[in-house]
Amino acid sequence: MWWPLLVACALQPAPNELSLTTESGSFDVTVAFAPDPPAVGEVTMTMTVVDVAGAPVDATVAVDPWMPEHSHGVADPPVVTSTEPGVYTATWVCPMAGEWQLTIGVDDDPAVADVAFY
Ligand SMILES: [Cu+2]
Repeated sequence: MWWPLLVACALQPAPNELSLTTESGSFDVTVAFAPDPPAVGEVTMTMTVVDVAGAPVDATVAVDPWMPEHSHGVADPPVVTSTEPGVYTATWVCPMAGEWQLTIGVDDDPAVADVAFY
């Protein structure tokens, strides 16, 4: 009787794919990490941004990593590029393992996620 549950779980998104909504409620952001789960070293975040109607959003997207435990960010701010409408990629180097607070700004409208890096 457990098989249907196992099959359903297998179809879920990867554990570290995040679904976020910006503070104003205007945008939904889905974030996938590579590597997954995210690890110390070079990290690539692929962010899909849609509006309330589900349409891809053309915006200025920024990523600001912050480590609250030690009150520091990263040496080189992530550079965000857009590969297709509504899809943004940021690559940066995570210097240390632990809990990071990732603020993703969509035209200055932030979505914040706490993410563990190993
Ligand atoms: Cu630190």
